Amino acid sequence: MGSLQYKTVDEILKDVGKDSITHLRCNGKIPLLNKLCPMVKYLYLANIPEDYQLESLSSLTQLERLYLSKNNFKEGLSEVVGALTSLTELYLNRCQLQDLPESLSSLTHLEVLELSYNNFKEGLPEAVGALTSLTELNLISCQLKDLPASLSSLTQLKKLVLSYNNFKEGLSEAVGALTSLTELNLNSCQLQDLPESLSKLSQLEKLNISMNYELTKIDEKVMALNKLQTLCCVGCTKLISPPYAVCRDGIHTIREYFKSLSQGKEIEVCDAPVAIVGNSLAGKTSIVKSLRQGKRVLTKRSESDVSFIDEVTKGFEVHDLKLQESTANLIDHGGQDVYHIAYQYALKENNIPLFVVSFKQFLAISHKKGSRVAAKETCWDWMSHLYLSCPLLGPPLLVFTHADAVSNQRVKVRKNNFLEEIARLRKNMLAEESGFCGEKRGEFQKVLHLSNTQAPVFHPEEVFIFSDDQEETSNIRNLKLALDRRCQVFKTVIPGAWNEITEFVTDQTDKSVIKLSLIEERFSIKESHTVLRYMHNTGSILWYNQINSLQPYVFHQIHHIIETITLLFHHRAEEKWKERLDTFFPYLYQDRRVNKAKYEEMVEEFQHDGILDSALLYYLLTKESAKFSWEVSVELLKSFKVLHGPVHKRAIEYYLIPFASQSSMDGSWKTDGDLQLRLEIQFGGLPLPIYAFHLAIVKFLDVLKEEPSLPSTMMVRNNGSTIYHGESSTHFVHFFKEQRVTVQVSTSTQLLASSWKRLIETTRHILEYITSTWKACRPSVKVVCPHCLYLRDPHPGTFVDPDWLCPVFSTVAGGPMQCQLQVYVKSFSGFQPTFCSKREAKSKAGGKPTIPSPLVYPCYSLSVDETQKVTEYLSKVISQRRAIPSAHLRPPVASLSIQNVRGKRVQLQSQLTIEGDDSELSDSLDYLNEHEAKSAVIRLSVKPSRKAWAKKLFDSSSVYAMSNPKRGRCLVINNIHFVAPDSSADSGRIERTGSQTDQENVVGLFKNLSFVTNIYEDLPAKEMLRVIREETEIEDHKDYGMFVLVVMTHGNETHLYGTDRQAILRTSVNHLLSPWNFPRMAGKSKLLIFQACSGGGYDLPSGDITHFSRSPDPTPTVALPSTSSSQSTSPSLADALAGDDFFIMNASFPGYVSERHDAHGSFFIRALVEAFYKHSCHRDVKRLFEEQIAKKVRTKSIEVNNRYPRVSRQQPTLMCWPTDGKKLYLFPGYTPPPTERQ
Ligand SMILES: Nc1nc2c(ncn2[C@@H]2O[C@H](COP(=O)(O)OP(=O)(O)OP(=O)(O)O)[C@@H](O)[C@H]2O)c(=O)[nH]1
Ligand SMILES: [Mg+2]
Repeated sequence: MGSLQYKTVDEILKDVGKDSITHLRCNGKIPLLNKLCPMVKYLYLANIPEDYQLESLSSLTQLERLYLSKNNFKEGLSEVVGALTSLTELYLNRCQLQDLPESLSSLTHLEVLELSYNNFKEGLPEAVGALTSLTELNLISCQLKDLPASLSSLTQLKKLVLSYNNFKEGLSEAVGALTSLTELNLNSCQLQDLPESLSKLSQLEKLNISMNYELTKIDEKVMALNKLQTLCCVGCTKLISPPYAVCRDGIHTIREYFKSLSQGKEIEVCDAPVAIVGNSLAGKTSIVKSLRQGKRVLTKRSESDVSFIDEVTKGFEVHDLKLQESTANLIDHGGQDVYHIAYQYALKENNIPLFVVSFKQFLAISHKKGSRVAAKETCWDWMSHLYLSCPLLGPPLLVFTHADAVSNQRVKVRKNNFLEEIARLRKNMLAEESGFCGEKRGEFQKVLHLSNTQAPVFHPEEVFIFSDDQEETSNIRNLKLALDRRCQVFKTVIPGAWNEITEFVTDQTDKSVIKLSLIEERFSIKESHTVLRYMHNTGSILWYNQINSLQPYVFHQIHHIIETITLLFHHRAEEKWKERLDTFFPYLYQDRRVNKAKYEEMVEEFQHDGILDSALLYYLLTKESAKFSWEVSVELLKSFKVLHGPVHKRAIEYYLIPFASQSSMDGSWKTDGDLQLRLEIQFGGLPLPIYAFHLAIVKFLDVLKEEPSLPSTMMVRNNGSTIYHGESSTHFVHFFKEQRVTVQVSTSTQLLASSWKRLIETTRHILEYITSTWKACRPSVKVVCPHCLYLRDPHPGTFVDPDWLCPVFSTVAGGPMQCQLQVYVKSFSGFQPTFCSKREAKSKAGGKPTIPSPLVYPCYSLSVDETQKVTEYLSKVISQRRAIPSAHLRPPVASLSIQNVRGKRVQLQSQLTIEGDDSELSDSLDYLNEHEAKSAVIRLSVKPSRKAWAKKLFDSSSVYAMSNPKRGRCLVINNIHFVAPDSSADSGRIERTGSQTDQENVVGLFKNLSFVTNIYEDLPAKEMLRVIREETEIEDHKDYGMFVLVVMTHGNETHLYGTDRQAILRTSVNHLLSPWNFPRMAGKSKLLIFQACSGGGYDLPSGDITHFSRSPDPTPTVALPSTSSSQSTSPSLADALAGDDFFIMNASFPGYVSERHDAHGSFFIRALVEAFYKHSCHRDVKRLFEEQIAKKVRTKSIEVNNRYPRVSRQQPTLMCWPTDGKKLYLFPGYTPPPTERQ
């Protein structure tokens, strides 16, 4: 009606006349239709009011198209619709319909019926079957479970849309009767099969079966429908006939596939790989043997006699197991560490995981380390290996062996115990994961089975228990049945030429490797590739068609591959090398004559540095694994990142293999170079196996080798490697136990930009490699602030997963994420001054940034001028560096050292200085809290006793009387530098680093608490006793309320050490301060604070106290000096006892060490000083100790020990003998009024 506006129906009628209205759209209120438009042909009614009676439609006899979509007909659609016999199109989508009126069947002219998004869960109304003129029927998401047989009468139907219904039980064959169909949409219908009758739809042009995840097969007859032009199978990942890979490529590829099939004989096979994993000696091979022989068979093994030729599994072995309906290919993995590397050749994307757990091993580990660890070590770690590589694997089967090691009654208990622990491990992993996957991290692939919390890790029906009982056969039968059930899913149809191809391949038994070209010459490429892929999946050959360098080879005898790899990783290497030496014969390699001496030299270099002379590799490969040509073997090992090379040095070719080297990376890489750019990658989630880190080292070397400027030198170690290129060097170090990797470039200012590039690119490559090989691993990246590193700050700032690095997680090489990375990096290029996250931003809030951005953020290029500016800035920083206290400037090697003067520990200490590297710079970050990290010296002020009750106490007899304004004297003895244990061998001294900080803190505290402090540093033993004795002789004590002695030195349970390594008895100190020797303090409180080890024991949770030693002091004890006042007795001393009024605090429990941080001092003194500052105003010393000091040290030391297990846990002690139960309050900051007691 154009834009004309009418207010009433009459106005319309007056203007246009009632017979001229043929199209009408009404929204909401509906006018009297019979009056308004009796001749209407197209009627659209939206939002029909509830009280509206559709009966008024009955007079619209001309109506051809009726739109009633999105109205609510929950109560049923009016029968009146059936009377509209002229209707050709009826739209009833989203009408909440549950049924249709019977009268609908009278719509014999109806051609289009739209019923989508209604709820026909009781079945499609029969009325539809009567609409024989229908050409289009839409039934999207109608909760349909089947189609009525009556549907077959819709012989005119051309388009049928059935998407989003649930035809799990099968789609009715009635579809086949719809012979006019040209388009059928079965998207997301949970179909497991397609109806056979589909092949009768001779007019079909378009078929959509996408997103039917359970669909396994498309009948060839369907593909024979010659009008069919489009077939969409997206998401039908379980298709095996034809394989999904073929279906994805579209109808033409599918037809090709069937064509090649039709040329031979169609073969349907049901073969499935079963991955059998578990610890060595768990009983895997015994299970395989038992299954194959149908009775319990045990292998012959010897745990003690290594020369015994036993049935250990090397790498992996593949065996057939014929089941009722299928064949299983049992891949029996070797459990020993050295063979794990071979798994990369064995793991298949889709296999059936079977875990073997020995009760004997589970119990043994449980006794030592608890059942959680036992479940982890016997099973969880294996699940981790398997699911990390193949996250989409289904649920695993579980077989317990060695049930004979447990009493019959306990088997069930043990089993449940194990299953509970596994469930807990999964829960923990998921909890960690959910915390880990921050929003920014993007979508990580999930381990399908383990993340499905609805399903148990092991299905109860798939858990089996085996013992050595040879009569037991039902277990074997049941396990076979379970395997058969699982294997049947793995049905595959393979080309008819299968027989010929397999025969050809297996005929080449004399060769271990066949050239692919040879097969391709004889057979069609498509066919032969299908067969080879099938053979690879079932384990009869190995053909890695995804790896370019290996694609031309088909490896026939798998065990030769394993031999080749394990040649280099034999677990009894020493013996093996000796054996080789005995049988060695000189040989010639590329004009080089290798004699015995040269051979030995090469072996040593290999064992020590992982550098393998190609002459030695050649010898090993040709002598001991002559099955492949030398070139093929090298290619194989290189493709699987087992070796890197060749590297040329003085015209000699070398290969690098980190696995074999014995020495480990020391920490030199950290201090290497002027500038250091460092990234840390942490792998969360399931733990990566150690060989993953080794392979990553080789990848690291490979990546850097690709750089145009060829590296000059390389170094490879078991836990890392380094490449030196001119003025810079790149390091890769892994910390397997902590599941983390550090990549660092040490460089000069001139090379800053290119070094950033190298660091980012290298990290990206390593991440891409690891995340594509171990698809379920969860990396996160931390960037250590280069500016802080330059300042040699032991606690450098870090950025965790900076936005600009996140895209590194992309596993798609060249994908969009990768481009994004460069955009991000560019946005940080240039030279604007910026903040260092740690320094400037915090200390100068609001101040101007001054640090050149390339020193904090990556940049890929810098002009000469900009480089100059960075250099100038850095030279300025040098002076700043000097201004930082020495503790901060120490090269960031040892962050912790342990007090103890005995030779053994001193040695340990020096080791720690090197090993401290392990603990890493960033370790220290967490070691102290933020406040502590800023400053080693505690800068607090005492809280004064202001509370009325506290003030009142000052005068009370229930507390020790306190002097005013000075509370007393405090004597501090701090021994830092000691004579080395063997001065002839080492002229140096053993430092108690960090003790200077303790001294500053303790002196500051007691000054603030109104004590007169007296400090002595570095006293020999005799001097220590002398100064204490002299202290007791000071007259002033008579005026003071208490005395404090602080001794900070090395010690043990009974002794304290002087810097001359002579010891004094702890009891001698007590004796000097006893009421008789220190009469001016008799009856007054004496607080003794000892920051020294109370022994050599380590308080570690494992209870490993093998170093625990109470051995007597190796050095002579210095005798107590005679005291002038020792004989003096006064009447008040008549009832006195030696320990009266003593409060003795020790840093650690008798027998144990106490810990100290190089820069921040000891746990104990820090806790003590803080507690006194904050709480001595309202707590007496005993309570203060219990509630604050002891608690704090305990918590802190447990926390640190959890991170760095070599740092002992620590438990300070307080012993006190207060007379009459008096309490010791210090009343800080309180000056009583003059009238009060003074
Ligand atoms: N008592 C008892 N011994 C068993 C049982 N299962 C296996 N064994 C023995 O345990 C040892 C190890 O068995 P294997 O089957 O070779 O172990 P594996 O898991 O294949 O070990 P690797 O090949 O090293 O990975 C052999 O001495 C077997 O005889 C069992 O249920 N009870
Ligand atoms: Mg075995």
